[in-house]
Amino acid sequence: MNDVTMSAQNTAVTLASGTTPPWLNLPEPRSFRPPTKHRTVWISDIHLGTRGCNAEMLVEFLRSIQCDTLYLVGDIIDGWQLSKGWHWPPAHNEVVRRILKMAHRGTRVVYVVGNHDEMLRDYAGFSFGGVEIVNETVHDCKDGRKLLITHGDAFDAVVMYARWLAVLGDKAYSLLLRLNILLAAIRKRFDLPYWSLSAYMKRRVKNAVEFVGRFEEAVARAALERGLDGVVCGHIHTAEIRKIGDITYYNDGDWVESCTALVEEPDGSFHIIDWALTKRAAAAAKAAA
Ligand SMILES: [Mn+2]
Repeated sequence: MNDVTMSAQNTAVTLASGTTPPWLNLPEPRSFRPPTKHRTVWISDIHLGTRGCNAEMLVEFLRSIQCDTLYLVGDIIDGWQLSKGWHWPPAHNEVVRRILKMAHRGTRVVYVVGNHDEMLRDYAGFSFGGVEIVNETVHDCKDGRKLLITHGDAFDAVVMYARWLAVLGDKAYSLLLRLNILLAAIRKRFDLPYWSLSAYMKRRVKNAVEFVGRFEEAVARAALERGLDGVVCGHIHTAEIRKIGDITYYNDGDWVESCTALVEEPDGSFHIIDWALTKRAAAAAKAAA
């Protein structure tokens, strides 16, 4: 719709004052739908700069929504690709442009840094083009609950040593978290990329379900220790809403494998949007009509 409006405004300049610009009478483009309003939207693991990124799908999704707050939950731009050769088609620019446009129009945009975009960690606390950069943050829900917002890579080590931790207990758990941060810092110091333990585990562990389960429990535990009600993360490319004890675990999925987002509606309810599924359902409804 924006393109129509913009070209129409240019036309209007040439019209004599007092006449109704003809474009005012134009019907809406057939594809136009008013944007769906959400209170909050979470997306992560877009991996801009890689061939796997489904940027066109994401642009469509962003065009279809309106929200008060948009959280970008890490691995938005894939900095690791820089050393291997940059893949940046126009659709990737369009994703960035859409997000900046949303920020410009009043959406609060918060960028939580992940492991593939860790070069942004040094800018945590700063704001660029209306986009706030943070390492992690807390979201206030409509219903009063507080959610930890974190990418999730810090919990890779916990997943790997889950069996030992069950034996060793709480102190080992927090020690391990600190060790993982130290290890990442050392690897960075020597210009080694962050070692994706989660990707390694996904390849190695035959039972991927077991891996995902362990990751979810580790993240939920961090929320519990901080006295929060839940956690939203990404990182493992598996969208999910699940109750773990008193904690609600949310994962917003990704835009490489699944094309999913997590949303909080104006009434305070949460759900996962599967964009490919939404598109298929809309196409089927159109065919049936
Ligand atoms: Mn990640």
